[in-house]
Amino acid sequence: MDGADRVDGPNEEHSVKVLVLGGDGFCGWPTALHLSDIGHDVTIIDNLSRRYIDVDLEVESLTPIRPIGERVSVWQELTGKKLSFLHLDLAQEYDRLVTVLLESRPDAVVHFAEQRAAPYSMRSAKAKRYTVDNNVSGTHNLLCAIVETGLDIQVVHLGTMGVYGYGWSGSAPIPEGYLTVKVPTPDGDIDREILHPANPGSVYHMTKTLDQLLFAFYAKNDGLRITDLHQGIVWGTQTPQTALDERLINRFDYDGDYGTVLNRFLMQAAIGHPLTVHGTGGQTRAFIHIKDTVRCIEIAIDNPPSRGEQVKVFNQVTETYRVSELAELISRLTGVEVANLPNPRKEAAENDLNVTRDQFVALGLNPTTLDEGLLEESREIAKKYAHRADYTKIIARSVWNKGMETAPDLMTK
Ligand code: NAD
Ligand code: USQ
Repeated sequence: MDGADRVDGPNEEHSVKVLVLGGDGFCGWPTALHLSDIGHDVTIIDNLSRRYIDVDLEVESLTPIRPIGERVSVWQELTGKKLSFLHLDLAQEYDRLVTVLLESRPDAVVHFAEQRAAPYSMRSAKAKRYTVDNNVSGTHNLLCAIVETGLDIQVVHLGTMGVYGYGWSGSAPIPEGYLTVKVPTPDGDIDREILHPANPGSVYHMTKTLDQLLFAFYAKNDGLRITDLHQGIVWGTQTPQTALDERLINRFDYDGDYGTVLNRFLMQAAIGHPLTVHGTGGQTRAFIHIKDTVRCIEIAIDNPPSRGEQVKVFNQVTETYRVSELAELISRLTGVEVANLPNPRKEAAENDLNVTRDQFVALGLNPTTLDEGLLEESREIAKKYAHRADYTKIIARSVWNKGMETAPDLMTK
């Protein structure tokens, strides 16, 4: 392991040794702090590609995120808890990954380390190819490395609700990963449980459906213990740990590629920008607050599948809303107008979404719902850092097909 790349904290004995891949990102950073806070021995692995993509896109997190070395040392300074960082590219540095696993012998690996924006994955041939190469190679490298080391390491992966697609099954409930189907045979129908058919809506979402097949194979062939979390759109910014000090603040993406719908609306409301609804806003999507994301990961680590068991799939969502409902709610609370813009994406204008989400609740998740207090908390953060916003980055400009229209800038600054 390259010592120069590593920021080490004081040694303490912890119950579970966890590597958080992608631990510098929006979901990974608060998860790493949460797991450290509850006593796990956490090492963050990240190649900082998300920060470099911001440089390429000439945009920054609305909140001022500090360099990873500073983030880690501030956490240790404030809490006395061990947190380490290792700069490693999961998709490119296979041999180093094997060495890291052999040296650190983790109990669990939480895998967030993928290019996660659907619009970014559709913006150019280069971005499509990068997204597939990065995400599929990264996931495969991890699985292959675990087999090569012979270690029994639990994998918890962040997948997406988008693997199921939107509107495919009408209002029928989306199960947690597996669907029971009837297969016709000459002797009559037989029941079979299959992975829910994949129906991705972007190159990014497609990589998550490919991840699923990799997981199914390595669980079957090598007995790897894998949990795949089909997460909805994460909203909010802070968790109790990231709120401890401004130098620990979480990232807040608001731009047309990386900003997700609810956080974008909250930021737009904070600066008086019309709320950018794509089309009619009839798209129904699943949501989860960042505070619940970190808790779900803790629960997933505590409830691993056993060796030889099929991949465990949880739907990691707490609520579903239509985009227009969210826009109307925020408009009502703030007085900011709603703008119905041409949709840059190829997606159903309207869909129903009925998601089964029983497992996390049964295992102790107490869902955070979209109440006005939390909306206000996020809006306050957006207001505080509104001076950092670049208004020319707000409209979504990555289109799904050549020739699709996008809106002009609605406000300038
Ligand atoms: P993010 O882009 O903020 O974080 C991802 C992190 O992974 C970044 O820090 C990046 O530098 C790192 N990374 C990417 N490729 C890497 C590689 N090859 N090697 C090492 N590090 C690499 O994204 P996020 O919002 O935190 O999402 C994390 C995971 O959760 C993603 O897999 C995403 O698909 C999934 N997810 C996110 C949301 C959401 O709303 N944000 C919803 C559902 C699922
Ligand atoms: N949308 C708007 N206005 C906006 C932004 C988005 O109407 O300003 C619409 C989009 O057209 C889409 C919906 O809102 O219909 C959701 O878009 P999004 O950007 O909030 O979310 P999405 O592209 O689906 O991706 C995000 C994360 C991704 C994760 C996914 C979970 O970036 O990593 O996998 O949410 S899910 O949507 O459940 O698949």
